[in-house]
Amino acid sequence: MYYVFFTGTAGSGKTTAVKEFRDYLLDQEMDVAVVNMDPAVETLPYTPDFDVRDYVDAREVMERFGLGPNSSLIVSIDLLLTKATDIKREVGEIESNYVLVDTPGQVELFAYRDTGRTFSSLLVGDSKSVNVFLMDSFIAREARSYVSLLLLSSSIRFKLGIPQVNVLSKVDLISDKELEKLLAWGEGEDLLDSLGVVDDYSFELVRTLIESLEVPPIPLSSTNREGFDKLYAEIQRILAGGEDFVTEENNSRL
Ligand SMILES: Nc1nc2c(ncn2[C@@H]2O[C@H](COP(=O)(O)OP(=O)(O)OP(=O)(O)O)[C@@H](O)[C@H]2O)c(=O)[nH]1
Ligand SMILES: [Mg+2]
Repeated sequence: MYYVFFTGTAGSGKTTAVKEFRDYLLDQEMDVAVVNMDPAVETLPYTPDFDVRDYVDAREVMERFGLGPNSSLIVSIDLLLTKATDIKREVGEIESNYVLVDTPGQVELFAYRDTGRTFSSLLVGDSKSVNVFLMDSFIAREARSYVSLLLLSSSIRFKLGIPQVNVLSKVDLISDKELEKLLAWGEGEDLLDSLGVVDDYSFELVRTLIESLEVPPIPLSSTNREGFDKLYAEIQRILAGGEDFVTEENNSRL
């Protein structure tokens, strides 16, 4: 059983990608289930096999604790953890090979807080997992935004501690020329030049970031399934390769 998380900033296309990637896997007669981890979403384009909204209602949390929409979501996920036993039992009933997990747009859950990691570990148990991080290509067209998204991606990669694939989402919305530029940046080319004048700190930061890129971000469109074959191949490569959560053994090498 493999868990594939879809994370990314608000509106980066996670829910749409989960729906389309599920349909893509189903078309290839694969066994796939979907988990909705967003307690605040109102409508979904798919029917989830497990839905956190069955356990917590973000709107009710907002009213009960007098919170705003963002903090109510954070508190909702905290509350979910108090129901860990029931959740583990229900998720345990899913028997599909692939479980796609749609996550909320409040990425701080995965980048800074422990709850994102704790909750994802709860779901995954002993199975293997991979995180697909969506970089909205419409935003990433600007060099500084591209770098910021890579930094956010690194934060999540570090915090979650599971293998990660970066994708450039919604590439159908950008021009061929813009895509070409984004692909070059992904290969570490021209990014520093595109940033223009930067201070020494930023220069070193970007250089290190480029060096640490394992695989260039994969261009993806949920509108025409561009990049789906590539994404699937990369997920397979990672899952079959045996990379997974940081274990006691490899942690001691850090
Ligand atoms: N053109 C185009 N639009 C897309 C694509 N993927 C998503 N969208 C649109 O982008 C908007 C946001 O998509 P969602 O899938 O809801 O994004 P999300 O990341 O789940 O959003 P939150 O859960 O609110 O953070 C919707 O209007 C989608 O139709 C894509 O590949 N191409
Ligand atoms: Mg969504």
